[in-house]
Order: sequence, then structure tokens, then C-alpha cells
Amino acid sequence: MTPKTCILIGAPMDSGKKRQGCLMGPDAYRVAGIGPALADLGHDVIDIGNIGPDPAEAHPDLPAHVHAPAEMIGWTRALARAAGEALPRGLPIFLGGDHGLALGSVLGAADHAAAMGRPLFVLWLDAHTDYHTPQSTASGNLHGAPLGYVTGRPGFHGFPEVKTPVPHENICLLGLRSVDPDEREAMQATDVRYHDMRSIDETGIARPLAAFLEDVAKANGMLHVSLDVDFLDPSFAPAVGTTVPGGATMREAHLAMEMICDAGLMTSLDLVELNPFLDDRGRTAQVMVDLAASALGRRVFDRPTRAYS
Ligand code: EXY
Ligand code: MN
Ligand code: MN
Ligand code: MN
Repeated sequence: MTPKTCILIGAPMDSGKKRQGCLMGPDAYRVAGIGPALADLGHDVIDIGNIGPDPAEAHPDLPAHVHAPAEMIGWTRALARAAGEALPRGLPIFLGGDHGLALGSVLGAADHAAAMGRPLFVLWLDAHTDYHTPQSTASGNLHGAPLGYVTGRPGFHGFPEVKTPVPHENICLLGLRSVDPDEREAMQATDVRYHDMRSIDETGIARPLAAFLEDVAKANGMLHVSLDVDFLDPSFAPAVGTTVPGGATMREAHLAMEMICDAGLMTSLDLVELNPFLDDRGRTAQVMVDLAASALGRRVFDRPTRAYS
């Protein structure tokens, strides 16, 4: 793999939901050795430390049940700026923090891609569709809304304007098994590519992913990968507040990341929803670091053995 400049951006964000703990995520990844793991693969690693939210006000038109609206708005601004500053220099890796960070990381990636005259594609590895709006969410937790925001759904009052919504056909979700009725209704009306675990059981994870990556390449797209801990089955990755049984196996997860690496298209990465408070001696943090390494070139062998027809 061509060596990259990997820019680690700590985003100790917990405002996307009520349960706290993801704020310890960035340091858990550091303790699990994310920097040396990527440097060992020949990459330049720049760790800019942790960023924080901009000061912001909640917007009066946001529904009252939305959790921590001012922090969500402030984080989105700060993260979009961080993405815009990092992308011209290398490959930003956002160390979450909850999935609310993707409102800003994807917004920044979309604005940068537009400035480069390239389309942005998004690969969403998650048990959940995260496609709510502030009005449709029952929980009020906006870590369940990043895809709603970046695709330009209405109602995110007070948030930065989404000047270049990500086209639905440029989004592929893998690993789904917990989707709210409103999300299902809204998502089925779009041309987003969604693959729940049932379809992955039938086709394997490689087929839909290979087709998606081919389209990204054909469009000369930039690829933002958003990896939620709960994509994996809880038996492999227990340290997340929204576990859903029946998730991706360790090998399905590594195959996905190895295919992403082989395609050479990834331009930004989120590692989100790790809650070290729920971990068992850092096991889940280590899984996420190993998956990031697979996406950035870690292999058992440098080349496959003789080809079999
Ligand atoms: N759909 C549920 C909600 O909106 O509250 C659960 C969302 C979980 C979101 C996590 C980050 O993936
Ligand atoms: Mn998520
Ligand atoms: Mn999730
Ligand atoms: Mn569309």
C-alpha cells in the first residue's frame, strides 16, 4: 500500500447520546497503540491530540427532546473544520467519541470533495442506519442522525448548512439489524444501498462491498469510511452502548477492511462508539485498532499464494 500521512484527530464526544463514556475513546485507541500500528505499516502518523466543540447555542426550532443540542452544533462545526484542515494534508482518522462526530467529519469531507471537484462516497459499517432527523428521533440522541444530516434531510436547525449533500446513491450501509420504522420508511424511498445482516448472510460481505467500491473507483470518488463498534457482533466487540446481537464476525469485519485497503480509495475514516467503560481490558479498543490496520495495509502475507482458478 502506498504510504499515507495518517492524521489522528481525537474527538472525545459524548453529546450524541445520554450514556457517557465515549469521551475516553481517543485515549483508549492510543493506549491500544493505533499510532505505532500504522507507523509499522510504513505510514507517517501525525497525532494532533484531542479537539473540542466550538461554543454554540441551541436553536429554538430544535425539538425539546434533542439531547445536548448546543454541544452537537459546536462539535459539528469543529469537526467539519478539522476535516477540512486535515484532508489536504493526508488521511484523517477520527478517534471517537460517539457517532455524532460523523455529522462533522462527513460534512467536512463532503465540502472538501466538492472543492476538489470529486464526488464523496460514504461506507457506513453499523448495526444502525443513523438516518434520523431531530424531528423523527424518538430517543433525541443525534448519534442516530448523522446520515440524515449529511444527506440533507430537513430539520437540523442551527447546524452548519450542508452545502453539498451526499447523494443517497453514493452511500452503502453494511451490517444493519436495528432500524427504526421512520428510518426504514424514509430510507426505502431513496436509492441508498443498504445491506442488512440477512442479505450479508446470503451473499457474503464481499459481493455488495466489491460492487460499491467499483462504483467509487469508476466515479473517481473520495471514500469516507465510518466504522461503528456495533457493526461487529457484541461477542467480538462488547464495549459499545448500543450492542445488537447477530453482527459481523471478526473475519467479515477484517475482510471488509482488507478490501477497502486493496481498493486504495479510502480518504477519511471514523472509528466511533467505543465506550472503554464497558470494555474488558481494552479488548474492543484493540479490535478497532486492528481493523484500522487492516484498512491501511496489514496483511498476513505480502502476496496471495499461487492463484487457483
Ligand atoms: N435508532 C436508535 C436511535 O435513534 O436512538 C438507535 C441509534 C443508535 C446509533 C448508534 C450510533 O449507531
Ligand atoms: Mn452508528
Ligand atoms: Mn450503531
Ligand atoms: Mn439522492
